[in-house]
Amino acid sequence: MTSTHRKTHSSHWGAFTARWQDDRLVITPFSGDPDPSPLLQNMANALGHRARIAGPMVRRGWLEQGPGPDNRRGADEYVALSWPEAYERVAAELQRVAGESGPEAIFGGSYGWSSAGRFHHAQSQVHRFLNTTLGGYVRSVNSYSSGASAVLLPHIIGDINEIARRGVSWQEIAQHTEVMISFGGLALKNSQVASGGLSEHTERGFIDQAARRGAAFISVSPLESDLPAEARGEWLPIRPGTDAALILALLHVLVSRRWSDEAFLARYCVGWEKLVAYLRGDADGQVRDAAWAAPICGIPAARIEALAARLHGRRVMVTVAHSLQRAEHGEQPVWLGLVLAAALGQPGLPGGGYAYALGALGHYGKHHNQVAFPALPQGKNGIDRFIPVARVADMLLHPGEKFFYNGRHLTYPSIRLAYWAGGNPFHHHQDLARLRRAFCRLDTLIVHETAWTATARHADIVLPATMTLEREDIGGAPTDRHLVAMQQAAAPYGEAKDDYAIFTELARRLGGEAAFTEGRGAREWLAHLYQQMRERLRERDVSVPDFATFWQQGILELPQDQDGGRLLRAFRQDPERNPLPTPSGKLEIFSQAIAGFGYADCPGHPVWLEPQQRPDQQHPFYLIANQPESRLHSQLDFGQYSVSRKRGGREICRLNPDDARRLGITTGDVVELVNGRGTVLASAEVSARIMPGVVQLPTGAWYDPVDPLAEKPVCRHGNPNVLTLDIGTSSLSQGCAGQITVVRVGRFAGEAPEVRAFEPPVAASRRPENSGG
Ligand code: PGD
Repeated sequence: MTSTHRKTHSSHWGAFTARWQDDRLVITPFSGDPDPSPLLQNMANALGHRARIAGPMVRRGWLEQGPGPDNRRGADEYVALSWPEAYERVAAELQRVAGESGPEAIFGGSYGWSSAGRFHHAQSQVHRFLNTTLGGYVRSVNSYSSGASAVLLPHIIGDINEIARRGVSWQEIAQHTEVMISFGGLALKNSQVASGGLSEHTERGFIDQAARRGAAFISVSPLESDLPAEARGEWLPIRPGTDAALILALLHVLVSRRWSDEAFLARYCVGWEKLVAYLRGDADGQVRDAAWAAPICGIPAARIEALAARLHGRRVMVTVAHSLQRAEHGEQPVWLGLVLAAALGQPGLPGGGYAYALGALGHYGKHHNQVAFPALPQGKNGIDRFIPVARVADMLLHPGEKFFYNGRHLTYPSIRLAYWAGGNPFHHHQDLARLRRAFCRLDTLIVHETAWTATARHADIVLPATMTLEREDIGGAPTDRHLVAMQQAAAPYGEAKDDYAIFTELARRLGGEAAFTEGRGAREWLAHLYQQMRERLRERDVSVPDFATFWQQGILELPQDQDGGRLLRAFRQDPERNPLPTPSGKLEIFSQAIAGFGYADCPGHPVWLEPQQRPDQQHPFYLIANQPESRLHSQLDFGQYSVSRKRGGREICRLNPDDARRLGITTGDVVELVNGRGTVLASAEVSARIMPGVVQLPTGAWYDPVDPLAEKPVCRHGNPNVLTLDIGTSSLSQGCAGQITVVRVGRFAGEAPEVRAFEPPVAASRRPENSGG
């Protein structure tokens, strides 16, 4: 199917139309998008790319020796299966494991961003399938995006969705904010994506509008590129992971100059006096002033004092990017950003206060649809066990061991089978050699994938999934006023099937088809979910066309509430009648609940804690492993835009000219980044837009180890998660800490090995039965 008609479609990075012109897929951004994302270009060459998975495959070792721990995962050959045989084998294995050990031996967290369509959302499909056919699974909670803040924020201000998504609107900032201080910046590469869909990229325009009005933007980050040019802002370079110390020093200046808004702090906050005692060093004699913070952050004391003076008496918005909490003790800068806004008396004022994670995703700073498009119901999970999502390798390596999480002392379950669809742990997780060892412990790893990612290459059974353009779906997000009919533009690649079709067949074999499908095909589910939304809108006297009309017209505009900033505005107006959803009803500068947990790595008020990963003689550089600008995470890394932003097929690593000169590195050289966990090759780019002592290598280049079985692998493509350390942010939230690590950097000597990330694994033919293999 290669229709020459224009099809409406959507992705996490934008709505668009697709049409075939001869053999070429032409992608045109949605006409209503003021600033379409270049990531759309990644789709043009994706459908037929050789990295796609053409048919069901089984790992030879698993086929020949049966399920069980196996160290060959990641280095084995694959044998093609027919669909009927693949279904039989998967169903039998699920039945075996659930029969022998119960669904609590199955890990179905299946973390990952999957694709934009709300019905075929792979993670929802896995969860629904495991719940309805097997009675449940061990799940994961929170996300790699906001692992620390999602746990912290409810203790101190409110639910992360309310705080980040409804914290403030961009319109309000454009109109009212005088100073925007952004810890971690406001990079447009981050806000160009939003899970579910994003039809209008408005951040650039609003930032431009605010700057033209005279708003001052200050970006505190090791990277200048974290602030868009339109902000015409000021870059304050800071040593990675030290923002907490800087904010403490700013607070110290505010207190010592009597600039802190004591009336606000007394009325709306609890615990300010405890923090002031900490700033003064009452208990330990350590004053946390600008002179103390300067050597920690690499910012002169005078500049810290001048910064505090710029914030005093102005309408200030404080933002803290997700990236700051994706690091050791990541809770601290998130908490301190709120305290800074409170000490300035800003929360609840128009254009002032605390906008946690503004700019980190396209959802934030937007208004909400009056009625959200319904999610696929997940059914009931009969298993109560879970892990914080980034503890997956710990769980597999240490079954039965105890761990702390948000005031609880939990035990890792014994997992024998993991089911993954719509995620790429060999992209998103830290210390990939350790992750491989963890996956090697399983009896069986089953993966649905569109392409041969490293996760697919470690699976025992790989089932080929369609890409969105090969099926029908509905794209939309609660913060996007356009609902998009994702019309099918191409036939499935090879024998690929959509996740729903795969699970329907498996459910049939496991006796759960009726419960899984409720008698609906995919199109009927779309109509059913749409109708639910339509009825909820009708209750609000809003009329939208029926499903058939919507499908034909392709795009539907939905009514929105003007709800940005509502929580804090109401709280400021009347904190007694509109308390915050915290234990005290106020902003918690001191949290009795967190103090009661007794965690040394996250005490009852925010503090500065030295991270264990600090540069030393052996590893003199910080590595920032942040979000890429050329793709979403690892998705479509083989797409033409992503490939065009590499050099020699390798990901680009940026370093400062002073460091480059000292190391004899010039732009275009292949460099190696090395630490105790492995080596990563990348192509160097010398740039004054990164501070000295720091190198930056974004995530998302597909893991491509020279020897997949090596204890300390060498990735020739540039995946920084070979190097990152697999630890939780703290005992409170156990979030992903993959943003920062330390490395040695050098020019790679000799002939650099060719990148092979997008070459499918060796396809082997089946040995005859009883060949003794
Ligand atoms: P994606 O590349 O989006 O990464 O990690 P995540 O696993 O979400 O993976 C989605 C996968 O789903 C892709 O491989 C894609 O091919 C597949 N897929 C897409 N559509 C479908 C479908 O319909 N069916 C099936 N079966 N598969 C599909 C992202 C995670 O990485 C996140 S959210 C963050 S914020 C973290 N960021 C960092 C970081 O800043 N630094 C480090 N070091 N590490 C990180 N990891 C985290």
